[in-house]
Amino acid sequence: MEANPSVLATVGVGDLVLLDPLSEESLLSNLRERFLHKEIYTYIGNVVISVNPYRQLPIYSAEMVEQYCNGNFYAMKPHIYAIAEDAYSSLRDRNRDQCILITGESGAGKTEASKLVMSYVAAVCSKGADVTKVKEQLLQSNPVLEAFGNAKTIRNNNSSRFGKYMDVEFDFKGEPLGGLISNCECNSLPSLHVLHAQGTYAAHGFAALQPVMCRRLPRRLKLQRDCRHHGYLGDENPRLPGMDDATNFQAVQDAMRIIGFSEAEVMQLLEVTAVVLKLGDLQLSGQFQASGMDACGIQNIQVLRDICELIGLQESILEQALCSRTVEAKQEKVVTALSVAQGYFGRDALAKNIYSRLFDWLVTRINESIQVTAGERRKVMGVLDIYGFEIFQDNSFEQFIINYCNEKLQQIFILMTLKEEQEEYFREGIKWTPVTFFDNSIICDLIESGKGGILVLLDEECLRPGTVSAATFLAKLDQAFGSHEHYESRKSQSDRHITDTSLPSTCFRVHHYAGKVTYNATGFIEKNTDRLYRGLAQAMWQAKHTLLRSLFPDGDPKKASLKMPPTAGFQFKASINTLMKNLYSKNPNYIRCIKPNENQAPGQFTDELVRSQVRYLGLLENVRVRRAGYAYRQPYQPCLERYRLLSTHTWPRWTGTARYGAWGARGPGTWSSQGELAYGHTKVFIRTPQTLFNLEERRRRRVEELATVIQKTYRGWR
Ligand code: AD9
Ligand code: MG
Repeated sequence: MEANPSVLATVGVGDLVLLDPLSEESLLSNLRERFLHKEIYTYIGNVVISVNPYRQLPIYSAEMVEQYCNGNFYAMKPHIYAIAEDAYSSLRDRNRDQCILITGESGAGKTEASKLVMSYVAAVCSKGADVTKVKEQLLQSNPVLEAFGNAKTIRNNNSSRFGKYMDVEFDFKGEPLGGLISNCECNSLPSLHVLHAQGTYAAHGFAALQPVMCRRLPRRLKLQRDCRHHGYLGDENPRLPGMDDATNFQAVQDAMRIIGFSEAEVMQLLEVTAVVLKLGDLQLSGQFQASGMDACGIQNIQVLRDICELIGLQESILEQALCSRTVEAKQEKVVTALSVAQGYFGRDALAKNIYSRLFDWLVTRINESIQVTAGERRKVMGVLDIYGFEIFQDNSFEQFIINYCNEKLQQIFILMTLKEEQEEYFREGIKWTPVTFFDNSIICDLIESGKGGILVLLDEECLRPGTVSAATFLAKLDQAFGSHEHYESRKSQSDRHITDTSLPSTCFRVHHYAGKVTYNATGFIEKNTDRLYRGLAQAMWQAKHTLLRSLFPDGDPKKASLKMPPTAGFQFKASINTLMKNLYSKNPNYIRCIKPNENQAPGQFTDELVRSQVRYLGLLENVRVRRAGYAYRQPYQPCLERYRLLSTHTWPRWTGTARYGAWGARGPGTWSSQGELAYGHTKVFIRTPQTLFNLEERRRRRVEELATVIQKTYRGWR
């Protein structure tokens, strides 16, 4: 996809490569002007910027799909369909695997964008019966995953609490065969998942299932008919405004049927969900012991009984696992009672673990249905919808992991944008001059380097015998990175004679490509090793409920190894690196989503909010890289069509080749400066936007001139 003259004719400029002068201010006001005119899409070359309109715009109709599918790209406004069409057609016609990377902060419109891309591709490919079934299954995976993986948060009513990467596979004709979904989330990071620590963010699945399950299946699921007071749902209403529980529940059930879930599977899923709900209702209390300590005991035995009946487990096993801990030392088992606080901690960890593992099971189960097994060479389009960069007042391990992921995505973005530029010049036979740019590998190394990056040091600290704490971890970081230019802490500041009271002594700061983020070291160790008490996993494994039991293979004492399970950071690093390898093998297409205001309101554009996103999406850098080589390029034919009226060589008639015609159409004097133009095999390349502006200006004057001539001739006839 290329910048095209039609984008010059829209509100502001449709391609920021053509912005003149280029600055953060001009970029921002261009986006604002377009947004206020309901132009939510803008390009930077082949990158689409999308500003969330927070209202339904009439730009996604079947006619629009038709226009972008069949129309002349060069005559159309920037649109997400254009990038979808470009990716799909180059997959189909040029046999190049594609990936679509969608980034932006929470509520910026990533998930909506991914659905628009998927629905566009589904609409333009073949309509045969086999294909329709595959398409349906692929599309229906969304409502199921959303029901269990999305939640209402302060930032977004329908926030995805998981990162999703979906590979859609096509045959040689470009018809979909199936797909594969990866949940880009660290399994042992359930705090990122739907069950927020305080239970504030419960998934819609919870919210929608609860009343319907209570109404329809109260006895079967051991639920009360009145389910208003489930602890994990909190006081806040986690449902979407206007969402009808029964309709939503039905839609999810229909989607599951289309994907191929059996009735028994759906029922088991509901049972496990009910168990999670009921765990939140378990009340613990201190029971006085001879030792003088308050040991944890279960107050409402009926809830325990219900849970155990649902999963086919002896009550005493669960009770013991919830209230005590067994440690094996020198072939002797020592049972210690837990405190009430520890008991609640274990109960919540169990609920989060069940839910998180259940979600992973859902992904695996959907994959079983949509995955392609045949061995023919396939073409793949990957769509990545992942959480964006986060800078909060208080940033913890979760933000650290999310920002690390975004740092990697930025790295791949820079490398691939440059790589793609380089490859295009090579394909077109044009000499490439290397571009200088900010390379963020220094920050990626600081975080992930195997030779002592922050994650490795954290793991070392987590596994070290003896007393470890946030302070010892911080001291370790200070020792390793005290003089690193992207690391800061109180200690490193004082070594550099800097006084900065805004950095608390328990925190460290990383200078990310997108800005400085202060992380509170407290909690890093616990979250990195956030594990379920082994006794709880073993209790779940003893349940007769086949689905629940299958979620806890680590509870099998025969398989229990003495080796520590991998840490959260370690697992995330491994999965992010697998993802990067996958993306790197494909041709990238970028959608950068921007959230225009904090109120989820239409028509509001908050400058400061957008400015910060423009910064951390690196948009100026992106324009700069794009402009550093040849800012603008176009295939010969449309170029000839547009400019042939500028030269007597091609006007009024031209019968030669497009390439030769485009070369001749430039007219005398306009493009003559040294190195300003390059002629590739199929495209003409223009180095600076100014040359294009001049050309456009000459074209505008020429059109006026021709119009006057026509008018005069017409009057003469009269
Ligand atoms: V999160 O990281 O999952 O919390 P997303 O995925 O970036 O976030 P989402 O796509 O869920 O945001 O968009 C948030 C809301 O904005 C949607 O529920 C829609 O109400 C609204 N939205 C987003 N994109 C569009 C659009 N193209 N047209 C209309 C939109 N509304
Ligand atoms: Mg989302």
